[in-house]
Amino acid sequence: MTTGTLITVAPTGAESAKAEVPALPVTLDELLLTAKECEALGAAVIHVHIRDDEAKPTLDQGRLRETVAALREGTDLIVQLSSGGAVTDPEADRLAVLDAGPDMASCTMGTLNFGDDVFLNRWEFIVDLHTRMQERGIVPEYEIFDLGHLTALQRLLGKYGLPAGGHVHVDFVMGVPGGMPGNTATLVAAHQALRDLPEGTTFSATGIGRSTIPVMLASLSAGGHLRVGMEDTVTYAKGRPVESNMQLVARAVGFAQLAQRPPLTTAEARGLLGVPAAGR
Ligand code: KMH
Ligand code: ZN
Repeated sequence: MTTGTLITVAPTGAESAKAEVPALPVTLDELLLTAKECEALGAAVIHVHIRDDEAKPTLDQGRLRETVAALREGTDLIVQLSSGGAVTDPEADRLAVLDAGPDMASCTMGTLNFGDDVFLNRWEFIVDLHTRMQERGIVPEYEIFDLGHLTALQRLLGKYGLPAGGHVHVDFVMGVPGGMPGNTATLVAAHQALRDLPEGTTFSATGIGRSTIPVMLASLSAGGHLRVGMEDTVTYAKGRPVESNMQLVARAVGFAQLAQRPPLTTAEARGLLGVPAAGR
């Protein structure tokens, strides 16, 4: 069955430096303004990484709580905190992200080379994240950087049961140097591998850098959803830096409308993902 399109915005990430990408939202005010504008355009989920006063990535608990509260107060977006953080973040700090009480959190399904770094996600750590989210009613988005991560997810669900909300949603993060490439053939392979996951499992996809458009088109045509934002893409077209997250969300909304799968509202997105209604 074809549905509307879930649009997630990932506005900041942990990798780009503010000095090199001045349009990156790094303060709470910048993040909130971006969130409101992206919601008005059609985004329903915000995937959040925060920065400190020097615009460096941080998992500071006070700032995380303040961010969740401000996004809840100012928008109806589903607030998804990154438990991935930066490649340098310790596991304890990444687990403590859940203490900030988001609607959703990311859960990366395996270790991979991440450019010149290693993004470490040990099995025991994944199990901890999954089971703590179950206990607290936080809905996971399983981040899939490589096809084997889907096999790990099948094992996780088989051993520890369905996530909070009962619905399984994955995000294919494609084109990271060290992960799966961002192209149609790989998206089709990943989509086909979902047959081994619970019926009704949904997927979003995002392509890093120049794979953003091929991945977006492939995902829409395969019935998938979209994640866009400056975490993943800082060049809009050859020689044109991204001016804002709104520019990327507007392009995604345009593609979704062309595909006759218009953006889901935040309420529809909550229904799809099994996230309780706002103001619970
Ligand atoms: N920043 C990357 C190392 C996530 O948010 O869960 C990990 C990442 C995934 O962005
Ligand atoms: Zn992230």
